[in-house]
Order: sequence, then C-alpha cells, then structure tokens
Amino acid sequence: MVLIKNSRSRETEAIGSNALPKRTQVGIVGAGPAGLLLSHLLHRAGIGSVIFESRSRREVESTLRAGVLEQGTVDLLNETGVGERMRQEGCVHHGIELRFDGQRHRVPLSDLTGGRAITLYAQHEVIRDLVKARLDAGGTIAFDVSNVSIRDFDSTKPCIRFDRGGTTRELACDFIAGCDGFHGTCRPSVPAQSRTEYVRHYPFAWFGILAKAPPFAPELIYAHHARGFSLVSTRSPEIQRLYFQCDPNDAVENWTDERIWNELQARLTTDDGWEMAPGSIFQKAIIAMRSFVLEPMQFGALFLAGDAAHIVPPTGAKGLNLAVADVHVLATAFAEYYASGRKGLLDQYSALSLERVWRAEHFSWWMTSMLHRFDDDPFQNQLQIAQLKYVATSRAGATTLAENYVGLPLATPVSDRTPIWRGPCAGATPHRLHSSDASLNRSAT
Ligand code: RFL
Ligand code: PHB
Repeated sequence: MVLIKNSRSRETEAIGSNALPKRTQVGIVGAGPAGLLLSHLLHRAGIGSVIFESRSRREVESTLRAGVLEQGTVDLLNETGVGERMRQEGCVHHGIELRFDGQRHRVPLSDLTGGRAITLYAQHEVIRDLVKARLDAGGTIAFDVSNVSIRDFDSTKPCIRFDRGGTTRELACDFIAGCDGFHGTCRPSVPAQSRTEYVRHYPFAWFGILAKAPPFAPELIYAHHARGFSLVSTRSPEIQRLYFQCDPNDAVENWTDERIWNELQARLTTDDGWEMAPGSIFQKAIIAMRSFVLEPMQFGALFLAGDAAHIVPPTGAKGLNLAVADVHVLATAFAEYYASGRKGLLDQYSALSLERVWRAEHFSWWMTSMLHRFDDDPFQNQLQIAQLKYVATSRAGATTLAENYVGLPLATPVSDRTPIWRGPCAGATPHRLHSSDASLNRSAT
C-alpha cells in the first residue's frame, strides 16, 4: 500500500511515519471527484477526513472520463483555490451545436443563461488538482487499500475496516461518506429493505475514442442521424474526444480506425458538405448507458454521494457535476454540525440533493431520448425531429436545454429547507450562492 501523508497535517493524529490516524471526523471511501472534493471542502471548514482508495494514485489520476464542467462546478473549484490549472488549460464554450436533417443549429448557451458557460477540462485533470491540493495541505489519502468495508454506520460508532500491508485495521469516525462510485462497496452495504433503487437501461451504448487531431469544430456537436447518435467533443488543441451510439454487445475489436472515421463522417454529414480529416486514434472503449437513483442517500452515519448514489447517461454531461453538487451540500451540512452541533442540514442532505439529482436525471434522459436511434421506430424518429426543431427554433425550447446544460446554480442550503437550486425564473425566493458561505470559504490551517 502507498500511504501518502504530509507531515504538516493537523487534521490527523499520526501514529508514526507511514501510518494512518486512529480516528477521524469523516471517513471517506473513494478518491474520485466526489471523495476528493468533499475532503478538500471539509479541510477548508476545519474538519478532518481520511480517504480510502482501492486503486493506485497513478490509476486514479489517469482514468479518462468526463470533460464538461458546469458553470457552478467551475466557480466552486475557483473559489476554493483549486482552479488555477483549469483556468489556464481549460477551454470555455459559450454554445453547442445540434445537428440533424443535414443542418447545423447553434444553441447559444451564454446568451440564453445570462452569461453562464461550460468549461472543457478533463476529469483526470480535476482529480490531479484535488489530490495535489489535499496532499499539499497535509491531507491523508490511502491509495491501494483492499477489502474496504464500512461497519456500524447505524450506530454512533461507525468505522471503516481495510487491509493494509497484510493486516486488517479499522479507522473510527464520526461519519462515513460513501464516494466509491457505482460499483463500490458502500451502497450494497445498506440493507436492501432500507433502500429504493430506480433503474432504467437503454438499448444502446457509446463507442468512445480519443484521437490526436486538431479540433473538428469550435464547439461540441450533438448529432442526430438515422444511423445513430454521435458527439464531437475536445480535450485540448491536440486531442479530440468523439463518441457514437453503438450496440451494447459490440466489441472494440470490430471497429478498425477506418471504419470508425467512416461511421462518424456518415453520421455528421451536412448538406453543405462538412468533412472531417481522420486523426490518429489512441484509445477506444464501449460505455454502457443507464439511469439509476438510490433513495434515500443517507442511512444513519453513512452519506452516499456521486455515482455511488446515482448514474445518468452521459448525453447531458451531468455525472461529475452532480457529484460536485452533492458534496457541496454535504460539506455545508458537516460544517453546520461541527460549528453548532445542529444536525438539521445533515438530516436534509438526502432530500436536498435528490431535488437536483432528479432534475439532472430528467434532463439526461430527455437528451438521450431526443438524440439516439431507438430500433426501427419511424414514429419515434418523427417525434425526435419535431423536438429538435422546437429546440432549434424556439427561444423557450433552447433556453430549457441551455439552462440545464450549463447547470442550475449551486446554492448554499440553510436549515429551513431552502431548495438547493433555482432556475432563472425562480426569483421570488432569493438563494444564497456558495460564494457567500463563510464556513466553506474559511481556510483551515
Ligand atoms: P468515481 O469517479 O467512480 O470514483 C469512485 C472512486 O472510488 C473508488 N472505489 C473504492 N475505493 C475503496 N474501496 C472500494 N471498495 C472502492 N470501490 C470503488 C474507485 O476506484 C474510484 O476512484 O465516482 P464519483 O467520485 O462519484 O464521480 C463520478 C464521475 O466520475 C462520473 O459521474 C462522470 O465521469 C460522468 N461523466 C461525465 N460527467 C460530467 O459531469 N460531465 C461529463 O462530460 C461526463 N462525461 C462521464 C462522461 C462518464 C463517462 N463514462 C465513462 C461513464 C463521459 C463518459 C464516457
Ligand atoms: C466529453 O467530452 O467526454 C463529453 C462531452 C459531452 C458529453 C459527454 C462527454 O455529453
């Protein structure tokens, strides 16, 4: 096991070099975006945490996944001091293109949302920034641990058990945050009779590639076509990210580079002769599509966040952004508890987070339904075209897409059950944005 610990830590009680503390305030399972950002926000509120991660630091920092960050995610990373590289290397986009019937239609995201935008910055870069911030601040991340299990989270003495260097050990904590993704150990640890799971499977998957090539377009392209959906995204001026709908039982080996470029060209073709110059493909993968929500997201001292609690199909680019929204609420609730002893917000964590989760679930399902080919259903196809035309030609239709896509604001919840998000039309009830939250902006030394 590689234990990375900075000697400047004041959060933990070190019991020797290369050692874990005996106890912590919040034990976190999983060093993905949810676990790392939660630990970072807690640190800024003066709250100690330890992160347990089953993979190596190298693996965690090189897993290729999301690319689109909502405005609220970008603002939170900036305001909490981990946005410097994102500001330098990320790319701000003010619109996206919808492509159907051989025509291109721009959705001007920023014009429709009072200047909000998305930023293209890869998930593994966000993770690198957060790992560095935690270690520089003396945080404890235990990579490469095995057999992690959570215990007694229905009591006042929860703990995390794990194997390290051939021995089994336990860390006592006040609370446990299950941030271990969809296939983690925390959600299945909750008794089946205490959880409700909402699931939807889709009859297609995404084939994703990374290619060395200059950008194919100035903004992301979401394309509807009789052959199936395709998406043109980007990672940098040199690396491009593309996806196309495929059979979930297909295999990467069936797709030569030439076949992939031909398929993308066929699906992205326009009446004015748009052409793409093939690049050099260096990664191929097939990605399953599903929707999933767990209710509630809290069981006693266990709080689930991010993909551990919910999954969306990637068409809306919402998964990482939802994980960020969850831990923003959770960190605020822990800050209230440790500052005042009040559990009001912790008790509301699940209900508050699920409001945003279900909004994002609907948006992701809607985008998926509007853009993908469903078997050979001509009626469904006509409905999709009608919906796409409405979004492309109606300001109301385009605004619905835009405000969901750039992300509804992250507002700081308060104990009287203020909703955690507000659309632009919800001006009747004022909301406080996270930037006004003194407890989270205070830096723990
Ligand atoms: P993660 O990222 O899965 O991290 C969980 C971590 O927990 C560890 N773990 C364990 N550790 C200890 N013990 C155990 N028993 C453990 N079991 C698991 C894992 O090793 C891992 O390090 O969950 P988290 O933090 O909730 O973050 C969620 C996001 O990763 C996910 O929602 C996004 O990647 C979804 N997503 C997108 N989201 C966006 O907001 N914008 C996008 O543009 C976007 N694009 C995408 C995406 C997901 C994609 N795929 C591959 C599903 C594009 C794709 C193709
Ligand atoms: C990505 O760049 O990986 C990406 C972009 C938009 C999506 C999903 C993924 O909807």
